[in-house]
Amino acid sequence: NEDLKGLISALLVPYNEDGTVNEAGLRQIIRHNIENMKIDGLYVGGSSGENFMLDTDTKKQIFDIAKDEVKDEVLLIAQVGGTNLYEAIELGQYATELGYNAISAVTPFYYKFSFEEVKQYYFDLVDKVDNRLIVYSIPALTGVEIGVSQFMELFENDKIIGVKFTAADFFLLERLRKAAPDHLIYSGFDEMLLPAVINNVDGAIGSTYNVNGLRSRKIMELAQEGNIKEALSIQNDTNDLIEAILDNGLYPTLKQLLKLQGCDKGSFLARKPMASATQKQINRSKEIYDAYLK
Ligand code: NAY
Repeated sequence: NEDLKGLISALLVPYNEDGTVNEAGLRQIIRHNIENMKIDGLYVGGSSGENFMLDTDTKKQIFDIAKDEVKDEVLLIAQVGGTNLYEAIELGQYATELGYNAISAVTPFYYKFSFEEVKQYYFDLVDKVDNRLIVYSIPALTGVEIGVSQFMELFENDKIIGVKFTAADFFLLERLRKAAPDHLIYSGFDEMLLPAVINNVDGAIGSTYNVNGLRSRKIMELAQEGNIKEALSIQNDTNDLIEAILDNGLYPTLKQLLKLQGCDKGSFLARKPMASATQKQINRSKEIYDAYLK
């Protein structure tokens, strides 16, 4: 699974007023990620794509556009999970046929499923989809916590090859790394990339790499070389940026920053019920760009 390692952007998706995908803008964002941010791959259909507000056809459309634009230039991971197992299977098969390198699925949320139910969901999914799967664990948004022994139970299935670990629990990360040296672990919080790399993650998947990919790559490489002091100094600068983005509203600000970096075709609105950037947020985004990205 060496081919899946690296720095991966969780792809942002610009929407039109009516909630449809702004295809020209999305293609620009993809090119920007490849050409300017030099990322190794794209994670399509994640939180950053506003995925959990979309219908099945729109999710497929985004998988189509990303594959058509990327071809085989960088690796592609399709996030297909949610609370509808049958949709996840359909999307998993769809993305696999398109040629996605792997699929990923969020832990099912909302109903407080037992671990047995969560495990069955993953096993049913990989049973029906001929691809490798990365578990998407994000307890802060799903409320679903998975411990080391539970991850190991999931990993007993050969097709479940790793986890996107979006949590600040570095004790858990360290234990998991030791217990599963041959599985892929991705850092999921960009502001904690350095401590994750110190814990020997195999890569990182995040939203801010869409606009801050080059600096993030430096953090990763310096830390892997053992140059922690330099890496920390870049993480400090990066976190000034991320803190400002979070204060101003994560996705609307990232979309404004993409526009300032040259992705300018069509509307960069949010998918309702998420709110699009207000004039105040747009103004502040320009200040953030000037202060940290210029
Ligand atoms: C995705 O699309 O699923 C993700 O990007 C998950 C990782 C991101 N988490 C969320 C909730 O957006 O990149 C992080 C995050 O945006 C960043 O670290 C800022 O907190």
